Amino acid sequence: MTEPANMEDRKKVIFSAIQPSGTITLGNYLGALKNWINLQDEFDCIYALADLHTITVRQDPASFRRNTLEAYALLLACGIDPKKSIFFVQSHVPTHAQMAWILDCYTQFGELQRMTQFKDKSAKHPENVNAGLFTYPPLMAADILLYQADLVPVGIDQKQHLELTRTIAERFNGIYGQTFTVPDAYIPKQGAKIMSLQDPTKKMSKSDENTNAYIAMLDKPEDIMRKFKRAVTDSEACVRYAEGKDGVNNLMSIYSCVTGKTYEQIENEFAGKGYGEFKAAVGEAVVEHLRPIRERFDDYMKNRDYLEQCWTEGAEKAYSISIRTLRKAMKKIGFLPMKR
Ligand code: ATP
Ligand code: LTN
Repeated sequence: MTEPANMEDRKKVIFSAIQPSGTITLGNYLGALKNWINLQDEFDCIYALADLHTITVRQDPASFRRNTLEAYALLLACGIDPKKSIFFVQSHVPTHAQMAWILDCYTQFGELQRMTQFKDKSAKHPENVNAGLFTYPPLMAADILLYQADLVPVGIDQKQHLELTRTIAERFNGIYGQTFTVPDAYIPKQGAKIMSLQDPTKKMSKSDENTNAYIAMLDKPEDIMRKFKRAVTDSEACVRYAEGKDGVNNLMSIYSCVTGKTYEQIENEFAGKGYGEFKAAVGEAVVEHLRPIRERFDDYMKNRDYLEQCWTEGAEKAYSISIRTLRKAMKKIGFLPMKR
């Protein structure tokens, strides 16, 4: 590829991915996906469903296939535009697994042992502490470095993995000369961490056993309203953002993300009103925000041919970019090249 005459003219490259490991939650959406959509005009965006990462936890084949299909349709429905961005399924692009093996060999055992997600997930699934769970971060580094990404929009829980990606890239560049762009994390100010509705000291997680703890993007309006009504708050009965008011802070943060109102505006709106009214307002705002997404999702799910065409084209585009970086890295390491 010829480089633009003026490198300043090159749009920054964004890469991010999400695992199709279950129902996508409001936390995923506000912490990550909403940001992805907004970045599409300003940057060259590449997005993936990280299904290779998903099998680090045992999956039922039929559910896994359905979750991946639904996640693809849902992300399109949220506003990922395949005309503007590249949107593919990680397992469709073989360079990811190849690059992951290479990066495994440039990652230290001790570095992987320190990863919080590894410690959490191995505690949660003690019967299946597999090697993939351990080498999850170099696969994630491969995802990012293959596209020479400048910025990686993720929720704050992924910051440690991003730092390790930077370390791996710098180490490789240090040995072989400039090969990979060293990426920066791009963490949203608001919505970076949406908390559980049942225990607002824990993050909202799609793998929570208590389904009242999270809002799934495809939850029915009545379920969304019920979950917000049951959300844990405190006994002060005053809608204000303050330390120690984790439940209320979380609801304010959600309300602010979906309405665009500031905390001050929200405090004024609910001055002298009880939590009942506040929770109902948050529920309604979320229902209204999700309604058009849900409708578009239903349409995409009726059009399997279109979905297949999108992910096939996405994978072809992703392959043609990533193979260049893979070849470059392999050449530097000293692998014997093939004639092509
Ligand atoms: P699991 O429950 O299986 O750990 P998860 O809900 O944490 O999954 P991931 O697939 O690990 O979801 O994360 C996808 C993206 O969503 C990441 O960028 C992550 O930072 C972001 N994210 C996940 N949960 C939240 C949350 N509660 N608030 C904000 N962002 C989140
Ligand atoms: N580990 C990420 C998902 C993920 C990812 C990536 C995010 C896989 N590969 C590359 C950003 C860039 C998570 O969200 N749990």
